[in-house]
Amino acid sequence: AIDVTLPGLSLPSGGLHLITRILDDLTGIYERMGYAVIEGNEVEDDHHNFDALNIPWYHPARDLWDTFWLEDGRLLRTHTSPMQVRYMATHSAPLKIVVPGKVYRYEATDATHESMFHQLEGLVVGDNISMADLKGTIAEMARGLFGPNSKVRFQPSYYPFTEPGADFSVWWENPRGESKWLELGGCGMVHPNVFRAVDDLREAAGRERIYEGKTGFAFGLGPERIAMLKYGIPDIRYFYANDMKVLGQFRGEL
Ligand code: TYR
Repeated sequence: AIDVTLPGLSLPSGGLHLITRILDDLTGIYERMGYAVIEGNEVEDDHHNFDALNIPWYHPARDLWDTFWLEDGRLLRTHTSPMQVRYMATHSAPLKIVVPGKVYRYEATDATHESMFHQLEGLVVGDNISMADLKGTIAEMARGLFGPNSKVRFQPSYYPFTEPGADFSVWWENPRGESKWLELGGCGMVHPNVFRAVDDLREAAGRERIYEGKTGFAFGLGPERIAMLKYGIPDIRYFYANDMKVLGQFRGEL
């Protein structure tokens, strides 16, 4: 006979990875601001990953993106920024997109570096887009992620595909009452050379040149970094070691 009073068995069930959930949160915040969510290819070419982003082969900034090269001369994208170029080459302005996805860096691994991690890229192009629009957008994202009182800060920085460029940080108060600025990502106004390179690609494909004279901003950030600070995860390698003791902690409400 069956004893119906016995406790039931709980069946194991799968769940979304913490990074997938953070990317879903982020794209949700941007969708509510009217952005389209686009995905791109992880195998890229030199031109889209570097040259068209104003990083020619001789540019010292290439060292910032240590690259896995494939045998056929292509590469694993080192950032999601090549999708700025790909999207504009086939779509017209005004546009607002975010691009979540995996990126790869040929680097020694340690607590804060992995050879594969994720980025969320953002791109807005139109007429009279300004740095104020960029700041407002990042502030709105921070409120969505960290609550209505979160503060953001911008500091001058350098990316070949922006002018001016900046890094942005959020004011982070952890449960122990400590607070500090934490750098989340890079951003800036789209460099005119990027628009020119996009128009060159468009022209070569028989499309109209439409981007010279446009204005826009872009940003890129790492969801692993957000997860590490929000949940106190001390080592980026935990995300991809498939240890259920780690991953199983992030199943319910985040
Ligand atoms: N692609 C940059 C990186 O990987 C991040 C970034 C993206 C910076 C867009 C600026 C920007 O406009 O480091």
